[in-house]
Parts: sequence; structure tokens; C-alpha cells
Amino acid sequence: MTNHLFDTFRNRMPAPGRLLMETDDGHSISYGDMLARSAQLAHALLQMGVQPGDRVAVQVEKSPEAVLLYLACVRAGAVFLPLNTAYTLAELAYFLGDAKPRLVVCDPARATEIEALAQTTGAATATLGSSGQGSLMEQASRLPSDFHDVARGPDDLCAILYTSGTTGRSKGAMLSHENLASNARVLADCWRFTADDVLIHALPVFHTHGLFVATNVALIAGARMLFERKFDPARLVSLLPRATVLMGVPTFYVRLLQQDGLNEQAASSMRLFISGSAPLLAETHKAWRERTGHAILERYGMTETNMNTSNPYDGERRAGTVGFPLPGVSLRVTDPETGDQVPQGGIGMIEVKGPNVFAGYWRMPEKTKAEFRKDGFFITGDLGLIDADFYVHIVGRGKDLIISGGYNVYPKEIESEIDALDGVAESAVIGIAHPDFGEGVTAVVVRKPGSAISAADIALAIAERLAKYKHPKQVIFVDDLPRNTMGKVQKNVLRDAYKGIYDKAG
Ligand code: MCA
Ligand code: AMP
Repeated sequence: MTNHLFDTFRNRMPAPGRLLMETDDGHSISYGDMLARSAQLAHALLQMGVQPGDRVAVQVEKSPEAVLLYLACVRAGAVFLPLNTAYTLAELAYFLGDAKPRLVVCDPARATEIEALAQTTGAATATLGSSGQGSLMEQASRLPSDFHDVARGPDDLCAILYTSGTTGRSKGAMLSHENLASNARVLADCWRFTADDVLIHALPVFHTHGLFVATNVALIAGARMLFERKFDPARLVSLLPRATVLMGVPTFYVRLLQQDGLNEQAASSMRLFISGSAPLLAETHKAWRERTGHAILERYGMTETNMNTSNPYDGERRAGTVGFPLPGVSLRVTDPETGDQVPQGGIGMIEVKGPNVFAGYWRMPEKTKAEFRKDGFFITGDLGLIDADFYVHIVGRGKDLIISGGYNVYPKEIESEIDALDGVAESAVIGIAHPDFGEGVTAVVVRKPGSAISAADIALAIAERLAKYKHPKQVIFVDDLPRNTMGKVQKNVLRDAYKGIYDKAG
């Protein structure tokens, strides 16, 4: 048996001297370097006691080494578990306790606190700095640069990505080698990637978009990445003449449009702009076309399913739609109550099935069962329709989810933290249209009688508990929350009442 995902890359790999990554600090990594250094890291993982099937949890700042570590995990047959760098220690405690990794890899700056936490779950710790004690890179540099990849089949587990559920705590989506390989193959094909492409990579590498959609597609095509540690719109405009493709969340496009240097001339070497992770406003699509002459290609996916649909490369890229199901993906729209398919044009629950769809939630068989239909379709929680020309539209969410700048935020998690504070009677967290982030996390709070708790008190209290991007951009105090006759908080009423509050925000 071979290593299914890594062989998918290896079989199409260009000459070893071709570049895979150019970094923003002037370093470059060739395909040959990638093979050698991921091999060394795979040896280091083995030395740390990592065995096939073990989870390797990784919370590190974006760097080429982070990508090499991902590939080393794949080659060593381990299960890669990337974690958002914004997660607090309290959040990490849950992920490590649930996933029980063999090894936790972190940045040197957080090593002390994370090591203490990892010990409580029985995990070893290493850092990913390029030098220093406990550094995996330093250890790897002394190890052989060839590695006999651990055999892994299409259905073997390759990665676990945590995604917050509609209720309760985050769930680990289990992604197999074939989930990732099939999606990379299909996307590279649909988006016409070749070894001549130069992809601007400015997304984080701990989520599906930056890790799998961008990196795996570049790897399978033998393409090159301009690997940016951070999204800096001015710098990104200056990179356009050297690139051919950009992948971004809608906030990227909104911010790039604020750059004077963005015009047809600057984008003349580009062949494709792709957007996803959150809805791209039709007005952004239009403004982009007017400024650059390019129609942004919008696609739709989820952590659990990888990419499901894409606007066409050749046909019309229709603003406000997410295009057609990808080859091999079946998509239907159903009545959420009965599960019956609704007639074309009708709004309902989007369900998908295909080789892209995950194997289930880590150690949650009941939850997994509840989110699949008997015939294997996964219930996405997104509400949509298929129009007369077969374009898929996402018209809302059945799940109580806010998407801020491409990051998912689950209101329940924030409400629980706020409700636990002295002086708070109850709260409702909602997403309100925000010109930069798409939706702004907003907390509507009812104080306990006699309490004077302020927005600043709340901000201070949750700072240690929740990642920064989850913090409410505004806290609004009210006397009561609106409820329906069943006693359920009417979030739609709140969203309506506060809908203009970010209109002047930058
Ligand atoms: C940063 N902040 C945010 C966000 N990002 N607040 C809300 N939402 C956010 N997304 C906070 C910062 O901590 C800071 O707080 C303040 O907002 C402004 O920071 P700024 O410097 O403007 O932000 P940034 O560092 O430039 O980041 C914005 C960003 C980033 C570049 C848009 O959020 C980003 O990279 N988003 C991409 C997320 C992504 O990859 N999603 C894909 C998930 P303060 O000022 O108080 O310090 S995968 C997925 O969804 C599926 C599968 C799919 O379909 O792709
Ligand atoms: P996540 O689980 O973080 O990967 O987020 C997945 C969710 O992001 C989906 O279920 C959708 O609600 C949303 N999403 C992703 N891409 C798009 C898009 N192009 N338009 C609208 N929503 C999207």
C-alpha cells in the first residue's frame, strides 16, 4: 500500500528544482527541499513517539515550516490537528482533552503554558522554532532527508479539524486521505491549475481554506505559492504582477478595493480570483469587475465537506451564487422537516454527498448519525436553492452561526461565557451586517437587577477565555430579550432592531 494523499502530490510533482514557496522575507523552498525537509520532520515525529493514527496537535504562527509539518504528519501516517493561533488556553484545554494528541507542537513563546496543559492530557510537547531547545526543526535537521512514507489507504484518517457545532462544544471533523485528495484533484482541474501558476497565499494555514483548498491545490498542480505570513492589502497589490491566482475570503476583496493601486494594469498577469468561506456581496463582485476586469469566482464549502460547489471557470460567474456542484459531488435541497426534496427554485436545506464528505465527528457517533440522512447525504445546515439555470444560491443558515471575516463564531459559546458573569441575567449574541468583516459579532445583554456591569467589564472577562475574533464588536444593554410564545429568543427581531449599527464602521 502507498500513502494515498502524499502519493497524490508526489505522482504529479514537478522537477525538484522548481519552487513551491517564496516567502515574504525572501526565502524560497523548492519541491526538492519540501521532500527532504518533510522527510526529516517525519523522522523527528517518529522519534517523538508518534505512531500511525496518533493525533499531532499544532498551534503555530503561519510559516513554511508549518506546511512542512503538515506534510510530515501525512507521510508519517499521523493525524494532523491544526488549531487557530487565536485560541486561548481555556479553548486549547478542550481541544487537547477531546483529541488526546500524542504530540502538541506550539510556538516557543507559548511553550511553557502549553507544555503544562499538554502534560495534563498525557501529550508530549515540541516547538516549531527554527532553533532552540525542543525545536522540532532543529531536531529534524540532523535526521535523514529521505523517508519511507507510512502506508495509508484512501479511507484512513488524515486530519481532524475542529468546527463548532450548532449546539454544545466544538466537534472534530475527521477527514480521510481520499476526502482531501479527491477535492484537491477536482479543484485543480476545475480551476485549471498548472505548474505555471503562482498562487498568492495570504490565508491562515489552520483552516480548510488556507490549508487544503490553497496548499493542496498548489501542491497537486506543482504550482508555486507566494507565501505571505499575514494579509496586508497594500503588499498584496504589489504582488499581483508576479502572480496568476488569488484565493481569499470576502474581507480580502473588500479591503483590496480600498487600495488605490488596484486596477486592470496591476491585475494584468492574474488569471483567476477566487472567494469563499463566507458570502461575497454582489456589490463587491461588481466593484471588483469594474476595477480589475475580472469576475471573482465564488465557491462554497465547509470544514466537514471540503469544497462542494464552484462557479464555472469558463461559463458565467454569477454574483450572489456559489455555482454548480463539483464533479463527483451530489447536492440537493430538501424540506428541513420531512427531508423530501423541494421542487427546483424552492428554498430548503442543502445536503451533499460525495468523496469530499468527511467520515464523521471524532468520538461522537450519535452526533454524526444525526447529521446524515439514511442515504448518506450530509445535512449542511445551510439554507439554499437551485435556480432555473442550476446555479446554487445560499440564502441563509439553519444553524445559529455568525461568519466574521471568514471565521465561524457560534453564538452559544459566547452567550455561555457572558451569562456566567455576575451581574448578567441573560444574553443573545447575533451577527449584524458589517462592512469589513461581513458580519459583526454583537452581544445583546440583560443585566441583573441592581447590576452596573459594563461593556468593558464583559470584554475584560472574556479576553482570557475566548479567541479575539469571537469578541463582540459591540455590546448592547436591554431590559428584556424578545421571545416568541414558546419562550425562545427571537434573534431575527434583534437582528432587525440593530441592523445599521456598523454602517459607519471602517
Ligand atoms: C481579526 N480580528 C477579527 C477578525 N480577524 N475580528 C473579527 N473577525 C475576524 N475575522 C480582530 C483582531 O483581533 C483585531 O482586534 C481586529 O479584529 C482588527 O484586526 P485586523 O488587523 O484588521 O485583522 P487582520 O489580522 O487583518 O485579520 C483579518 C483577516 C483575518 C485577514 C480577514 O480574519 C483572516 O485571515 N480571515 C480568514 C479566515 C479564514 O481563513 N477562514 C477560512 C475558514 P483588536 O484591534 O481588538 O486587536 S475555512 C472555511 O470557512 C470553509 C471550509 C471554506 O469554505 O473555506
Ligand atoms: P466552516 O465550517 O468554518 O468551514 O464554515 C462553513 C460555512 O461557511 C458553510 O456551512 C457556510 O455557511 C459558509 N460558507 C462557506 N463558503 C460560503 C460562500 N461562498 N457563501 C456563503 N456561505 C459560505
